[in-house]
Amino acid sequence: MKTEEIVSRLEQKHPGEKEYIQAVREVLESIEEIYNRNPQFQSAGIIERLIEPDRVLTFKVPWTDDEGNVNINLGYRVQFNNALGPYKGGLRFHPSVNLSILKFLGFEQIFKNALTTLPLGGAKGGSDFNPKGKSQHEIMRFCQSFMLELWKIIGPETDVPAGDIGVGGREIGFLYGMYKKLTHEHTGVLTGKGLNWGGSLIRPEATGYGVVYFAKEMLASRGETLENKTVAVSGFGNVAWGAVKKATELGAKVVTLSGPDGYIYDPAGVSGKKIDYMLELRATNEDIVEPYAREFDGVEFIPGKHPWEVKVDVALPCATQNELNEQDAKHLVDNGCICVTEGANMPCTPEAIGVFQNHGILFSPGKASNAGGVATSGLEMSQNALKMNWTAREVDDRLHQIMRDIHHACVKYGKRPDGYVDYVKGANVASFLKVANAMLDLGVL
Ligand code: NDP
Ligand code: 2IT
Repeated sequence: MKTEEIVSRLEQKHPGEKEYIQAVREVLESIEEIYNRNPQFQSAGIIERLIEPDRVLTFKVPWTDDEGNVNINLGYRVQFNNALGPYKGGLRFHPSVNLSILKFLGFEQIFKNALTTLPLGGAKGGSDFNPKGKSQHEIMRFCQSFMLELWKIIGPETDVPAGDIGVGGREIGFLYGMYKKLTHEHTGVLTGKGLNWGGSLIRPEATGYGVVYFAKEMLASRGETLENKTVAVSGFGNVAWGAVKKATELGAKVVTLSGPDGYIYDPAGVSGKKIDYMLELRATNEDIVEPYAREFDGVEFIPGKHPWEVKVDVALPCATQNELNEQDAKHLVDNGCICVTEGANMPCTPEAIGVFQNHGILFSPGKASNAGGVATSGLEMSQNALKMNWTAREVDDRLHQIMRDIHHACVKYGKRPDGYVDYVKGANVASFLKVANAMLDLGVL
């Protein structure tokens, strides 16, 4: 297998799908060596079968706004690979959504889900619908129309969607309600459900908590802790919120949050009621972080910029893909940052990752460090199957252990002879071996 040849064939076949190609290239570069040492992978065509989704459903989502106008959006579900278990992965509602982004996310999800050690395949879906400024009723009508198509290909043993950017507890409620009406069934077909109708404690916090548990393990490998560390967080959504909560609890000071409008610098730290305020800010659906600076004293709003220019010890990018580039990485390194733990999916560009690794800085890819979200979705599925609810403590303990195990797997497969841990390689090799061996067992499908 030669990464460049496969990637260039893929580029010809899917021109313009740059995020998808970026994600495939990163995985192939990491596994090339181990793949070529195992001829059984080559003879079973594992790579060729893994880099194309099993199927992609595209559909039209018509809905009526509050003024009575008919609107049309595109809906998608990319079912990538189900060697390890039912397809599993979130739904993203954001105007930037297209097939390339969902294929990159679905592809990454295969490996992330394998790392959780739970029986989960990989998928992703969503729509170019923009929730910004929409009323509650408009969001409900959109979700209902979306589910009117999606329900045909999902099920608790087939494909279990969840949230992602623009899809939180409210949207999952509307989607689940429609699924229930269509099928006459209350089943664990979606995760991130409300606590009164099948949800799991800790799922809202899980991704961000997992990111911080992972950062804690990374720092511990160098004899460091989060105590008194200064932290830059980007985004102000679900993942950022959980990360801020846990980082603060562990004694760190989070000094930034960001939105598409810019970032806020809060030298006193985002803590206490300011963390609750993040939820209020998201609930407004206005998509801007700037009001935070007006709400609290001593906070600066820096329009149109990313928070990576601030001097911090730890960076947690939790907003979106390719939000931290080479220049940003250099700023962080120059300012003495020692650890970058991805909360979002693929937030650092390949060039930025190169900078971190060349400087020997701790760096982990989202597929390892943000796997706590989908892992807790897996725990929600287990609770649904058992028809039982675990306590917050039980779920949190399992989540914590899963993050420790993922860290261990990354070290096992990513440790270089000089002792530096290449978490990208570690995560890719550990998860690839699991998926590839399952595919070998199951035959050519
Ligand atoms: P939310 O919608 O709750 O928050 C997303 C955040 O990213 C918001 O602050 C949002 O601001 C910002 N954002 C979104 N798109 C852009 C953009 N194009 N440019 C700049 N900022 C942007 O989503 P989540 O917190 O759930 O997701 C954040 C990241 O974490 C994503 O990469 C997601 O794939 C990943 N993730 C999510 C998991 C989950 O369980 N929810 C699990 C694992 C990973 P705005 O809305 O104002 O644009
Ligand atoms: O990117 C992700 O892992 C998620 N959005 C969560 C997926 C899930 O099924 O919980």
